[in-house]
Amino acid sequence: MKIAITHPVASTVARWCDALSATLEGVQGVEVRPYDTPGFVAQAAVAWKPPADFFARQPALEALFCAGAGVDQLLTHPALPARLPIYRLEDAGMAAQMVAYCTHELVRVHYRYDAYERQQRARHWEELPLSPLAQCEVGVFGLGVLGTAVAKAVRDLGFPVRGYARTPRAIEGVRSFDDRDGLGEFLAGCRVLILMAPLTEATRGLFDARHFARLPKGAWLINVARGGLVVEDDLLAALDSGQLAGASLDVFTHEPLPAEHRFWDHPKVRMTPHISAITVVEVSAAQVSVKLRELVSGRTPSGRVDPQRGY
Ligand code: OXD
Repeated sequence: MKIAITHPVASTVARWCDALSATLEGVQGVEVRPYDTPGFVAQAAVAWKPPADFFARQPALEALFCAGAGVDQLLTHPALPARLPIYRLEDAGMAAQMVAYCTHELVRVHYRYDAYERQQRARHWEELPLSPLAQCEVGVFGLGVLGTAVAKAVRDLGFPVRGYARTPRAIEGVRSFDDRDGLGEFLAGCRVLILMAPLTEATRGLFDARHFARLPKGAWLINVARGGLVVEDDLLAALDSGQLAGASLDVFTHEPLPAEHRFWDHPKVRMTPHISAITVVEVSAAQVSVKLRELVSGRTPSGRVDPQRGY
């Protein structure tokens, strides 16, 4: 089997080639190459943000593996063949990173460590009031593999947790909301709202002025999903008016975030450059190789994307 790799970073292409070749050692006829290797026509590919010519250069693909968590960048490729099966990564080392990122931000917010940092800079010694954990309900919007891991970790820190998914989910200790309850009812109880859902037609621009107004006044937003879920101007207005106390943002509508964007120096925004779950190539390659072996032996790997749903 021939496997093509595409990724905007050349050193990452090389890492995928090495890691997949190593994990598929022993499988007959395996060749893993950059997608644009002259004369190289592959049956499977691993892709992240494939360039415009990718599918024309690889016309014989039977399976496509996403080299990151979100598949929106594959589904919106204008030349994606309609029936090409796409497989997403399932955790592959990203859940632990998401858990670390979200719980770090949550703990900072709840325990007021930002304020203590400001106090240190001002050489000011004062113990600040602490509200009971029971009053800080955390909402996780999106309960896939990563969202579920975050919801459980937040629960285990002692916070009350509610989760929202399209369809009902049963996670011990997590109050479940779904489309039947309505988003407004879910948002009304979120002191901290963590966005963990994929970018789809249903979620694009969902978090706008109307929905920010449904959150309790002074709520905090953590977005580790996609910038496109949020209407950024409405978020800025909600921060400026005090409806939101602050936001921890890892993802943005336009990345890299343009230098003139107000988020960069907004006093209520904490931001990072889309690092909340970095693909661990070697772990991901091991997972892709298991799925490839399943395909070769006629079995159906897990993690197949439903293009209609968008994830
Ligand atoms: C993502 C990723 O999907 O970086 O955002 O994997």
